[in-house]
Amino acid sequence: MSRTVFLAASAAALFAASTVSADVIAQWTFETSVPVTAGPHAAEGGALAASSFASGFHGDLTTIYSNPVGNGSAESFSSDKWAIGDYYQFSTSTSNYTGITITWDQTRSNTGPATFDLIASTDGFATSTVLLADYVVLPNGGTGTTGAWSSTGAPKLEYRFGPVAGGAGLDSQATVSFRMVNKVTPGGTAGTNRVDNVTIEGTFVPAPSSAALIGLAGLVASRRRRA
Ligand SMILES: [Ca+2]
Ligand SMILES: [Ca+2]
Repeated sequence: MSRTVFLAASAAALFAASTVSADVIAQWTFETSVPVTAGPHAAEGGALAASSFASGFHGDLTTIYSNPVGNGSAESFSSDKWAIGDYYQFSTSTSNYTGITITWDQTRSNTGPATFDLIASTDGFATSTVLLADYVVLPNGGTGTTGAWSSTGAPKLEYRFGPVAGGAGLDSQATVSFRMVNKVTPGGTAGTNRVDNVTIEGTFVPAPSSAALIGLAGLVASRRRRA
């Protein structure tokens, strides 16, 4: 095999390997941020964690943000005083990633809001897409669950949503934001809703310019050997 062919084959193998499985772009466990404010809270993990942040938005500015026990961990991101339209937001870059998905755990107190939409935007919500409409959040430890969220043991999967596919419009964008938006008036202002283990994933694809440079480097190396 000539060197040129070998390098081309290597580049193809590299590309194939990089497209086999999804990578974590950003993940919030809240174990480091331990929220006591609306945010922004940095992502605890993921390839683009440095450009990723979580926030809460409530119309009632006396909303209390807190960090009760997570789903199989010590911390989560919680808030009270929910009104229709209030939301949690998770933003990241998806530069050089395709096939964007989001997965998360969510629960509520008995009087916390139970119905949400998952929406996404790449332009600060000037325009947005509904990815999951009117999804139902189970009460923590209530009917239909295997028990309440706990700091020990594996996450209880009945509280897990996703992976929800974002669609091609979210591929390789400077900023992608997801919101979990409350759709209902809760049983009371003391009612809480919380999230944990929020994970945005995608498949890394080298930019076309990078792939072209790999090919060019191979060609140059081949010609230098012949010279
Ligand atoms: Ca956690
Ligand atoms: Ca805590």
